[in-house]
Order: sequence, then C-alpha cells, then structure tokens
Amino acid sequence: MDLKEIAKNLIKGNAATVEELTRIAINQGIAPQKILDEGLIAGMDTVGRKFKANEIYIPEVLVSAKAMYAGMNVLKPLFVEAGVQYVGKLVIGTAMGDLHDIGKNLVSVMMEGAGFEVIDLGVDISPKKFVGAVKEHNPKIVGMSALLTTTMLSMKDTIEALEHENLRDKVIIMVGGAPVTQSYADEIGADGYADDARTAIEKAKELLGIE
Ligand code: B1M
Repeated sequence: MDLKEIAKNLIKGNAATVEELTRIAINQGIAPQKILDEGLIAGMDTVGRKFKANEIYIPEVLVSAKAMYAGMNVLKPLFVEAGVQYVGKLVIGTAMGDLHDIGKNLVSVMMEGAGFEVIDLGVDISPKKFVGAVKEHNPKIVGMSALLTTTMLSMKDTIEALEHENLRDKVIIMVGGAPVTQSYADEIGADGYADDARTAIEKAKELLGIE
C-alpha cells in the first residue's frame, strides 16, 4: 500500500479512511513506525505547513487532527508492544483558570505526530498539578498554554513552584497561547516560546538538540 494515501486522507480530514488504511497497512506487514512517519506524520507535516502559510485555517486543522488521532489510536498499542522510542515526553496543560483548549490540543496532536509522547493534563491546571505531573511522569518538556491575559500570569507561578521543588532544571519549559509573547516567556524564565503548533515542534526539537 502507498502510505501517501494515508497522508492524503489525513490532509482531507477523512478520519474513517485514515483509520481503515492504517489497519490495512498493518495487515500488509508494514512497520508501525513507517506508517507513522510516511503516513500520519507526513500528512500532519503538510497540514502544519499549510496552516503556517495561511493556506488552511483552524477548522481544517482540527478535522485533520481528528483523522490523525484515528490513525494514532490504531498504531498506539503496537508502539507500546514494540517499545518504540519516542523522541521525548511532553507534559502539557492549559494554565490555571483557563478553559481554552483548542490551541493546546493542536499543539498536543502535532507534537504527537512529530513523535513525542504526550501527557495531556487538560485545562485549568494549577502549579501544584503541573508539579505533581512532573514528579509522576518525569517529562523532558513541560508545555503551558494560556489564552487569557489573566491566566498567563499563573505560568510564572508554575515555574516558581517547579523551582521550589528543585525540579526546574530537570525540565525544559515551553509556553504559548495568543496573549503570550517571546518577551513574556523571557520575563518568566521559560526556555521556549512558539506562536503556533508547527513552530512549537521546531522549538521543542531545537531545545532537545534533535534535528
Ligand atoms: Co474565549 N477569549 N473566553 N472562549 N476565546 C478569547 C481568548 C478572547 C481573546 C476573545 C475576545 O475577547 N476577543 C478573550 C481573551 C481576552 C484577554 O484575556 N485578553 C476571551 C475571553 C474574555 C473569554 C471569557 C472570559 C469570556 C467570558 O466568559 N466572558 C471566557 C473565559 C473562560 C475561561 O477560560 N475561564 C471564554 C470562553 C471561551 C469559550 C469556552 C467560549 C471558547 C473556548 C473553547 C475551547 O477552547 N474549548 C472560547 C474561544 C473559542 C475563544 C476564541 C474565539 C478563540 C480561541 C482559539 O481557540 N483560538 C478567542 C478569540 C481569538 O483568539 N480570536 C477567545 C484558536 C487556537 C488554535 O489558537 O489557542 O492561540 P490559540 O493556539 C495557537 C497558538 O497560540 C499556539 O499554537 C496554537 C495553534 O497554532 N499555542 C501554543 C497555543 N498554546 C501553545 C503552547 C505552546 C506553544 C504554542 O507551547 C507549550
């Protein structure tokens, strides 16, 4: 099977077809990693580039993201069985008091598509919960998303809470969301900032020192 078919259908947002083609590819004996790389990631990569170039917009990205999940859900158990190496673990959540999750979900799915193991904590995540998640999951990266000028302030509290628990130096901290800027990221001592999901992948890889 030509894995480009999976990528093409993912770009079109045909979740059921992506799921079916992923199963067919597995049944044909194609390695899960190859299906992920040349099917799902290749498709999501194109979606990310088109989104960045304003060729497509949020609704299309979300539909493609759903298709990506449909394929990932078929592949995930095989990765767990095979013990496939992820490029790194990311714990991500929306800042305390903030219920916006569309951007955070986009970042999550794109990072997953780029080979990261993603632990998505959800919305309204307090500094205490972030600290607990770092202790529990030992991630390489902690990602925080905020859409309100009020809630972005709690990102600083989370960094301070990690410092207080001597965990700050063990993780890379990335922040993003509409009101967040590079200068705010610098001000609160985050390691990385990205203004969209595609750049978030590039930044995460750069911070981890991988291609
Ligand atoms: Co709200 N809302 N909202 N809202 N909402 C905004 C953010 C607002 C700008 C609208 C406005 O007034 N013009 C405004 C904030 C004003 C401010 O603080 N400056 C606002 C407000 C005021 C509110 C309420 C307070 C309204 C009220 O109840 N009075 C309330 C707050 C609730 C709460 O959170 N406690 C509220 C509620 C809601 C809804 C529930 C109705 C809904 C959210 C649904 C959901 O998320 N499940 C909603 C929505 C949809 C919006 C707008 C319209 C769209 C936000 C969005 O999803 N954007 C928004 C107006 C706008 O932005 N035009 C607005 C699309 C998304 C893909 O972009 O999240 O920026 P974004 O993510 C991008 C990048 O920022 C980046 O990558 C993503 C993909 O490219 N990124 C990261 C994001 N996180 C990242 C993390 C990273 C790296 C990159 O590293 C970890």
